[in-house]
Amino acid sequence: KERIVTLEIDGMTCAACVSAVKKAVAKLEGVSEVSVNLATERATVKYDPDKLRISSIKEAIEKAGYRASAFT
Ligand code: 9UX
Repeated sequence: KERIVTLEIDGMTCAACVSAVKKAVAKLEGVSEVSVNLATERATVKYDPDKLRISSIKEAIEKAGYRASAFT
């Protein structure tokens, strides 16, 4: 099972921020693909909804030091 969610991220200002967000999300169980765009301030995540909730993706990004909200 796979779903794609886009999250709006606040607080990314440089390329290292992008890496930090990517890394934080990629390590979550159930995530198969992450792309982060600095210009649009968005992350697109492909994940298995049986293994992971969107709120957990949000939490991981916020734990890394950024604000995140999912488009629904
Ligand atoms: Mo760049 Mo981002 O120096 O938290 S890593 S601003």
